[in-house]
Amino acid sequence: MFCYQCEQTANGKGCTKLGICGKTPEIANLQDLLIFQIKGISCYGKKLIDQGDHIDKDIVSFIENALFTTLTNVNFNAEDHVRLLKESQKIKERLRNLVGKINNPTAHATYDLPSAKSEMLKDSQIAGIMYDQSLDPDIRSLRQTIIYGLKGISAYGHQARELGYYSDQVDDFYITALESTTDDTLTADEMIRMTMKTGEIAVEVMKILDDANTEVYENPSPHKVNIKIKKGPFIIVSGHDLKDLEMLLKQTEGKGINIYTHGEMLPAHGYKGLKKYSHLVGNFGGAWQDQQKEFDNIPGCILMTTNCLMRPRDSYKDRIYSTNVVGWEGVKHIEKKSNGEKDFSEIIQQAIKLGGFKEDQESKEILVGFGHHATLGYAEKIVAAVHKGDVKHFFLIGGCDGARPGRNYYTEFAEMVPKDCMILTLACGKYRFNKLDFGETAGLPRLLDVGQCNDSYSAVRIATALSDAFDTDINGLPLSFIISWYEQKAVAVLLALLSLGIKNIYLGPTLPAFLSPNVLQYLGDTFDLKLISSAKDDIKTCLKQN
Ligand code: SF4
Ligand code: SF3
Repeated sequence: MFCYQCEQTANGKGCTKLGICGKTPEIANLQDLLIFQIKGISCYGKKLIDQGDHIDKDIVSFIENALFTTLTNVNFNAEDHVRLLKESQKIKERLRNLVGKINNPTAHATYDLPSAKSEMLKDSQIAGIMYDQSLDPDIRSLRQTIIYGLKGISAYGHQARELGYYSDQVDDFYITALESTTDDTLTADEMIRMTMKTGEIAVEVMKILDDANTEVYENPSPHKVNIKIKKGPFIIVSGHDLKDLEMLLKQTEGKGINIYTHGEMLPAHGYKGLKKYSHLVGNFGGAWQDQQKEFDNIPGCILMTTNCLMRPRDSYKDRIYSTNVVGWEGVKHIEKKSNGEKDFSEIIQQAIKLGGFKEDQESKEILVGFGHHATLGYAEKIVAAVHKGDVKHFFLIGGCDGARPGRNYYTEFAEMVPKDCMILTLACGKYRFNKLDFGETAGLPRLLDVGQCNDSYSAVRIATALSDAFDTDINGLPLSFIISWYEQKAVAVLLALLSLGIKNIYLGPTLPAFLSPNVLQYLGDTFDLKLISSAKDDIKTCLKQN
């Protein structure tokens, strides 16, 4: 195996024996082959797009789910991968028959999958990232950056599609971008353009998801969320998928079960369509990397909806459930029915049987719900505060959280932000500081929680509106982006910000291993993309921009 798609990759270079995330060589190799297969499908699909046709949505959805399945901490179940691989071959043959000869008949397109898993594993070598040793390292780097950006896009695309929203532009791009990574005639410049296009599409998919979430559940508004436990049976819902949370809330109504959000589900409390359920009682625990400790022996159940699943300990393996593309061997999976609904009765019954927490803890609350609509409701107040000098600078401190050392930087940074500055935050990196009291400035909370990682779109909407008010562009605002990354959704978000021309982003805790020195140089020269240093020095540099 060789995998270097996430921030915790072994020795900052690549996992080659076993993933730090728990991914086995078997899963890693099946994932390589699955990506290889959807590249092959895309070689045929590209011909249809070039002819002005769209690809059938069942194929798009398959590609989206295949990409999402291979995102870090999503699926560790070999059976799921074999099923997807078999399906990929059927789709490939369907398109092959439909389009006939293609211009770019690479091995991705011509390869035929064997039926036995052992044969697939033997073949998977040709799909490995490092298989072609003669490949130019910059081309390899750009191809992988595009693939990882697509994985992030697929997570958001999947979530939006679950709510009935999609964009033909995004759907076509899966195909054109995947095909581009098989085309040996493309130059590094052309692949850089494709990388930037990946960022544009990431903006588009986040917009679609924002439309989906805010139209179905209404715009988030400020809401205090209890972060302590309450007496009674409970289910904890983790991940990003609001639709799953809603279905579970409906099915548990009046049954005496408390529902807690976990990890990236925390922002759900801001949405009117979800906070109206009184049994959505709070948020449980911290960021994803604390789950093994926090779920240990709890007297309730857990539902993992999108990603960031870690090896379940035996103490809770029988009470954690997966749904959507998430999977772990031996963990119970809840499938979607043909009418789009899910039957959560098993997890509900088990939660009741387990009995839940015995006592209420003393309540403590944090504030969420500052999406673009709510924050821009304060725009006049914010602009006036900046003009008066009461607010000097904005820091967007957000992105993924993770287990490796070096992430205390983000806590230190938030704590050191001067009192006359505001902090916007999003994604699970916020757990590094969202329980601290930052007080208020200019009559507003100093810490505004914008939402999930896809709500980077909201942050951009806020920044754009402020730049209009100040008659400048986003780079001219007293605003700094302090981004932490871990998995591939953060790659999509970073590319989105770069495609919008946002400069001077501070990225950490380390740089992606898949960026070659030349690609890094390009990003540094073009966008002033920086690796974080110390919180104190970085704050000083940011404030000098004003
Ligand atoms: Fe390693 Fe990350 Fe790949 Fe897992 S996802 S195998 S930790 S690089
Ligand atoms: Fe976090 Fe996984 Fe990336 Fe959605 S939930 S930001 S790490």
